[in-house]
Amino acid sequence: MNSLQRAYIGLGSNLGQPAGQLRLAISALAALPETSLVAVSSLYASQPLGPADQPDYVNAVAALDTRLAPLELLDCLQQIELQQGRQRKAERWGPRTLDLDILLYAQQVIDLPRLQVPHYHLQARPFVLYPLAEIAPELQLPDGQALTDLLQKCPSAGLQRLCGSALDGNAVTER
Ligand code: PH2
Ligand code: MG
Ligand code: MG
Repeated sequence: MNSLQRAYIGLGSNLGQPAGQLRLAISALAALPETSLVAVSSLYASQPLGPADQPDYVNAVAALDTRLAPLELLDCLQQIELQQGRQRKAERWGPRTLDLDILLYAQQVIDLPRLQVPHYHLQARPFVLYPLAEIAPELQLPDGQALTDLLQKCPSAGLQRLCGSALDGNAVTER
């Protein structure tokens, strides 16, 4: 049996009631085999990075302890995306009902065609770094960089913390 590993998952949505999509996805993560949900950040709203002609995003980060290997975990996440109506379109960074990204998997560096970990734009994305810091303030990346140092170089401009955590049933007003 694989050993237990801590993984951090980035959640994002900007279609079909985003906050509701994220809550549904959190329940699906909690139900994954050989996996337990350890922590979930607040929900954060932000303007889209990439094409501007799409709705604002809601993002969050979850921590999992899992025995699934990285590619098994990726398969599970893609299945959840599909269950929640994700359509793969040609447009890069286009709108989506649900995006689940493996941000970090223990201290592993993975460079496969299907999966790159740490997630490639992690360091420059406030909607990833700030929720991550909320649940793992002491985190270090595999290259030794401290999350606190990355935060200092990444202004939170435009990132809006919505009240209530992603686990909270009704505290967040749907945008
Ligand atoms: N995801 C993208 C593209 N742009 N912008 C925000 N604010 N949040 C996202 O999660 C996001 C994005 C592609 O993964
Ligand atoms: Mg993404
Ligand atoms: Mg993705």
